[in-house]
Amino acid sequence: MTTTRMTDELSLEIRGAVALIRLTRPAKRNAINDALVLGLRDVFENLSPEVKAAVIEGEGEHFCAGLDLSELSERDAVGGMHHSRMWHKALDAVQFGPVPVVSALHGAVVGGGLELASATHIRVADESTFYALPEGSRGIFVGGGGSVRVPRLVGVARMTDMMLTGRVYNAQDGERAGFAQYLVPAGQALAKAMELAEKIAQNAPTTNFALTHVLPRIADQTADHGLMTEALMAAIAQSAPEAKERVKAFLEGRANKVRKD
Ligand code: 1HE
Repeated sequence: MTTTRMTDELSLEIRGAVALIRLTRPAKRNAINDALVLGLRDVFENLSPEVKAAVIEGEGEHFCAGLDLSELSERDAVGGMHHSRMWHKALDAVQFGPVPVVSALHGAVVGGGLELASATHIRVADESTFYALPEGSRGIFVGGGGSVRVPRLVGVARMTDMMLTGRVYNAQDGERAGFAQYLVPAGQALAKAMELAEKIAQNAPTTNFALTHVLPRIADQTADHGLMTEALMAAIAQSAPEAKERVKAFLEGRANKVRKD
């Protein structure tokens, strides 16, 4: 286990083929200041090739309290747009970076923290997790991609309700609504996220690319264009030597069968 990079805002630890990125501002509930958002972008743009999957977690009692409100000072409209676009670039680097990303959630997953979690590919929440978009009550709007990504997880109606009324979803209701795909006992989100990331790291790279870069684009396309993109991706995946070897291994009885838990 090596911690390869550490700033005041985050750390990067390489555990085999998995990069563990930790938000390290627990005294500020991991509120995301400019240095942290730029740090996230930097980490995901510069992951070394041996890394095949990543996990994001937050140090302390909460995953992330969202935008660091102390930096929301005297920005004018143009400054605000550039700030939002900075978040978009950073969270695009998470979603469309080199590897699938699993977030390990606990405590507050609110505002920009929910926007960050929404940019990851799999969310694992423990029972202490709660989700909210307090931007509504602060008189502001989401700016880190939340209006695009959150409705894709839980629908426009839920996001509208959260922002208009300040509604908070607890861990159980949040999992049912679609914020998280896994719900685990308190304190176990990181272990489960690491377990999933280690499994993901063993997939064929083409499969991981198809799921992280191509599937979300297909979901945004018309059905006709989506089917065409699917056919192209399917042909590329099937023609890769690794796919041929994996299929051969199954046919020769050397690969796992699908089993229910
Ligand atoms: C912060 C922030 C923050 C905490 N910016 N400093 N997000 C919010 O509106 C959520 C605001 N935070 C909270 O509702 C609560 O802090 C929590 C539910 C997350 C945690 O509660 P708790 O009781 O554990 O901690 P605390 O005592 O409220 O906070 C500890 C310290 O962190 C305290 O500072 P201190 O100097 O008094 O110790 C808090 O002020 C500080 N802190 N959250 C700055 N967010 C790209 S656009 C995205 C737009 C948004 O994300 S808006 C939503 C912002």
